[in-house]
Amino acid sequence: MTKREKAILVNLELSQGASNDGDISMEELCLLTETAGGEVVGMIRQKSGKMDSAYLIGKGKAQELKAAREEMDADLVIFNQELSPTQIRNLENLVGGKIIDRTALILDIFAQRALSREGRLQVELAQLRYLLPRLTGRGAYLSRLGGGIGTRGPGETQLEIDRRRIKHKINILSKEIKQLKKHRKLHRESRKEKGFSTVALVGYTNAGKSSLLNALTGAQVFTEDKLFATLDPTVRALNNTEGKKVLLIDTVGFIRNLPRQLVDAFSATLEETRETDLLLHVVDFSRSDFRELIASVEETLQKMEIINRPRIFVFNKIDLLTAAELQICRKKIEQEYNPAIFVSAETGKNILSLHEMILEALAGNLVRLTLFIPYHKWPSFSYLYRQGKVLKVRYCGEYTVADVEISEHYAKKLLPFTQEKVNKGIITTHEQDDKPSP
Ligand SMILES: Nc1nc2c(ncn2[C@@H]2O[C@H](COP(=O)(O)OP(=O)(O)OP(=O)(O)O)[C@@H](O)[C@H]2O)c(=O)[nH]1
Ligand SMILES: [Mg+2]
Repeated sequence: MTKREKAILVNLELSQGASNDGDISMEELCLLTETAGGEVVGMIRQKSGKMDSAYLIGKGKAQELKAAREEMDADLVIFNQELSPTQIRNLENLVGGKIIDRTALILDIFAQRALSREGRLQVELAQLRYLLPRLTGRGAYLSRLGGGIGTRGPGETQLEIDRRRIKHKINILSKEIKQLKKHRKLHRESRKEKGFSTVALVGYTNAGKSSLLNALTGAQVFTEDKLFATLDPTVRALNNTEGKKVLLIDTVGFIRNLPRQLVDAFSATLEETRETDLLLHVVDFSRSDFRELIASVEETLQKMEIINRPRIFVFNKIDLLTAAELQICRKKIEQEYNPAIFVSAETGKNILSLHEMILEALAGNLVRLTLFIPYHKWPSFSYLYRQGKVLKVRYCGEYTVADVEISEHYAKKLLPFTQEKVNKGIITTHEQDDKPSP
């Protein structure tokens, strides 16, 4: 067995955010390090008003880091922030050992875990894109990519050759991935033709997406209490669907500040998600920072232009909460994240209800309704934009009047906001074609 590399983690805390922001993100960096096979032997944090251009952290702190590294006999230092090539070089000179940043760490995990040809291609592309601006003529990476380059820095000419080679490889990989995209597209089209509906599980890494896939389909997909257990999309059929053909797709998990090289590289697999009929946004409800994680997943989805897909927020791991805890926050969350369901993939709690909810959401005959919603309540109906189509909005006295197209499932719930007000003659039309302010 190879020896676990000893790592010291470093975080520069610049933000004025909540006081435990730093703790949470260091905890995550710790988990990432362990997932990559490392052992955390120390942590250094610096609160500072600014970034140091030479060392990221101040020079004094960097010297402290050098002492800690020597004392702990650490093999590498991992920075929570992205480092510039100059900062890496300066830190290597001052501190010694291997210096990497969070992005390189995540890329390393992906490289270890990618199993399929497609996954490997995507990771390699991401790694090369990360490496290209960081080629400095020295460093360990080169020996693998440049083919037998020595440990000491090659001259400028060699560096140019390396750059050209890498650019050439990036080109080839991009073309191969383009081909894969085409292939996946054909595959998706054929599924559609055969009448399959598709549902994608998306969410933060370790939220329990694969566990839910297993709970819903009886599959045995690999799950693990580590980050990025899943890299390749896995597709399983949902059973007991009253004759409907429904496929569930498990996807790679997201993480805060997902390296953009990975977002780009994984666009081929994530493209699956863009055209699904329904998204299950899976949330680890046992985490105190679940709201921020939801926001960061939604932000990534937006970056990948996966918006406007109907979605259900699936709050998982409720077995880790007491019934009282759940009761307290449930109502509020249902208002904030609509529609929401609270489940446990581990104990099976509410999995049947989720199954039903999926089928209802897919029972997609769209119904056209005119809704009369009290003005102050309108912001909590913003889900209409996600779950259906809002065709027209007007303001009539104390009501927001919206023409919407939505699935039967939601239409049933919205009935109280349709006829009744009209019958009472409350509405006098006074049109204004505008979107509501949130
Ligand atoms: N207590 C509890 N643990 C759960 C539940 N669902 C999943 N887990 C655990 O959470 C960990 C992560 O589960 P996965 O299903 O691998 O999560 P994932 O979202 O697929 O993770 P990645 O593929 O890494 O993004 C595993 O250790 C699971 O056993 C749950 O309902 N309750
Ligand atoms: Mg998984």
